[in-house]
Amino acid sequence: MKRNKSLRLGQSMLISMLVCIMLAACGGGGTSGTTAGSNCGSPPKLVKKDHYKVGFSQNASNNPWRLAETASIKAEAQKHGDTLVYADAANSGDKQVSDVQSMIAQKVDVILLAPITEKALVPAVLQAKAACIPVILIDRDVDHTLAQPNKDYVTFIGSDFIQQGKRVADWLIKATGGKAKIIELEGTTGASPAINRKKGFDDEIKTAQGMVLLASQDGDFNRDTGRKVMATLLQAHPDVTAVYAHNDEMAIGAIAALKAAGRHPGKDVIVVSIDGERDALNAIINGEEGTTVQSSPFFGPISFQTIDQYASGTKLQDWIVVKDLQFTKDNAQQNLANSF
Ligand code: GYE
Repeated sequence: MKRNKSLRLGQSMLISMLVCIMLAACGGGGTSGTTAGSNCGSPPKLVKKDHYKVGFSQNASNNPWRLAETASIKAEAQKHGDTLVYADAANSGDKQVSDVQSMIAQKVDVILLAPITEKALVPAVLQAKAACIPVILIDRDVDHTLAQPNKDYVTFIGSDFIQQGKRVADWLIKATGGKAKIIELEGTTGASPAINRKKGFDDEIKTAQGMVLLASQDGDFNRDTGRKVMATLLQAHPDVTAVYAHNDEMAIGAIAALKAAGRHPGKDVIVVSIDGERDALNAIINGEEGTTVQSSPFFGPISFQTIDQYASGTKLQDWIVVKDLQFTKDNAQQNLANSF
């Protein structure tokens, strides 16, 4: 698995290098028509226009969160009269790299990129820069040792994932009186929300002696994978009393696995997660889930506002932090209408 990943990373880096050479040879992409890596700025500047051709590279479309994000971006592009070049990478880092390359070839003005993992899309970010096309990262970040905000890309717009994990842990410590045996279902390995939601939660539960982490495993941010991983871990750890899932989809999968094994989520096992999907709010309302910390998927308005600010020459923060709510039985019902 590890070797496969580094092989794939190696392959995408090779493709990147080839595309860079091609771009340099044919005079570069982007609006300025300059050669690769030349004087279009670091990050590349965006020339102010009434309407832009905006690329949006989505990493997957297999859950309500992704669909809500895409709908939000599409609606806002339409509102601005911008042309949207949309691509769905269907959960593949390699496909997402070639999606971005295709946007470069189509000479979009700016790219909104939701990178599947912290490392896989770095070559694509650097290629866009070389082609004088600014990239704005949305919802997931890249590895800052490989590419930097306000240099290789414009900014990262997204939630504070460490804080999300910490908030879930604080709620769980309170709800259990600081005593729980926990199974953690992680998001896609290498994705920035998976890395940081784990860090925020794991560090925080260490502050309460009775919080024991029994097992922590990748469930790929996916409902059915979450269900299967939970079913397996449940056999090894029948003493589990709490489940922390890095997103609602896996929490819903875990609830199904618990019920299938004759357990009673909400009673003998407390389930907590992140996102704020409709299914999770309903699970909170019917007592099967404890809390979900919101991770807003509504990136349309903030993304297009950021494009306008950047084109106007406003100096942007390295990270534009999206603020999140938290849902419990006290407010799940009244937030149902705004969920996704
Ligand atoms: O929580 C999850 C999705 O990157 C913040 O990715 C996003 C996460 C979100 O697949 O459900």
